[in-house]
Amino acid sequence: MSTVRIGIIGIGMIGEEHIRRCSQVLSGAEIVALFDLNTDRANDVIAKYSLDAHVAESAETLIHDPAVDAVFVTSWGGTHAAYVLEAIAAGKYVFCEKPLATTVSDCERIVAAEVDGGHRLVQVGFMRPYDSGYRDLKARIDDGTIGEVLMVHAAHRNPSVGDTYTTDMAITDTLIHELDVLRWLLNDEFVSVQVLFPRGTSVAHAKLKDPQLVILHTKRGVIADIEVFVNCQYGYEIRCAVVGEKGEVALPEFPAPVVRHGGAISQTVLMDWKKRFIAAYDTEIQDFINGVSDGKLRGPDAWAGYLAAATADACLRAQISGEIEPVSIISRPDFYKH
Ligand code: NAD
Ligand code: ISE
Repeated sequence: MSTVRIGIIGIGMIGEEHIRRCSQVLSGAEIVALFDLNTDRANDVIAKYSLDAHVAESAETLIHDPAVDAVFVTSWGGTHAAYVLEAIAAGKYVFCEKPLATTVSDCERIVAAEVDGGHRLVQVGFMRPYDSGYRDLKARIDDGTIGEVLMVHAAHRNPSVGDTYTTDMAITDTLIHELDVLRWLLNDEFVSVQVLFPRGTSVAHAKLKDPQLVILHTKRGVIADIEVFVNCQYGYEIRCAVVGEKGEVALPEFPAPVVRHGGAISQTVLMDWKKRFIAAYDTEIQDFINGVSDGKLRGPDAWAGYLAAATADACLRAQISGEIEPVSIISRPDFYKH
């Protein structure tokens, strides 16, 4: 395939980011069709990036348009499953932002539909395995530098969230990245989870318990503690330290100049997620474009989306019960044993 023609559904923050990178940074793709419930927004983005594209009548029209080779689903999480299933039914490659779906049963439906079709079509927007920091960590774990892994200490902090963000979203929208990347990093599976609620910040609104501390146990006995704090006020920070028998490997700080001025040493912290993994998003989307082009996707698959959702589901149960909850997983179809 020469140029991959992309149709994109959901032109919010990340939809626009992916349009910018496809049209200005990456190669081999062009955006040809857009759909958003907010048509003005889609038209504005076409104008802003001078796209040679049209606004589709509906998401379904866009998916079935013969001039669209691949679909991006970047609308709200609850809308993903229907669009991904429609794309699979149309035999189209589909890049779906995380989460693959907001329920485990929808993820199972997607997995079943892809397996029935017999050809891999779905890539999930877990970009952290493309990040050089995480890749370095994995290399040090896999080459035995720190010996057998025993523990992980991680944190996912956002400066603030809007008033539609609720306690469950700390898991399904935010922690979901750690649920995917830690499984990949450790090459291990989660077997049980617990969620603890420390003293809550006074900044969070009434429907959000913030921060939360999630404790994950893996099959090999590793324990990972992950802080999710989405109103930390001071910035956007992702931390991950893996402790082994012989040492520790940790993600580097996001590079920023160290400023000495006025009797102080200071360093700026990012205030949102867009720049923190900007290079990883570029590599992720280029990999998807290349995969569509040669008919072989390589990035996180629907099974990874399912595993993250199943672990998130156990976390949601643990939020309510306060107990250690098991993670239950269906048996992996041979289709995903690659
Ligand atoms: P957003 O609210 O900025 O944008 C969502 C857009 O989807 C809006 O323009 C809305 O009008 C549109 N929309 C909603 N329902 C729709 C429907 N049924 N059909 C078509 N359009 C619809 O949200 P966002 O921050 O861009 O997040 C979108 C998705 O991307 C979410 O699933 C989110 O979890 C994910 N995301 C991933 C990352 C990442 O780091 N990988 C970062 C941000 C967002
Ligand atoms: C957002 O949707 C993302 O995916 C970001 O990567 C994450 O850090 C943030 O918490 C989410 O809301």
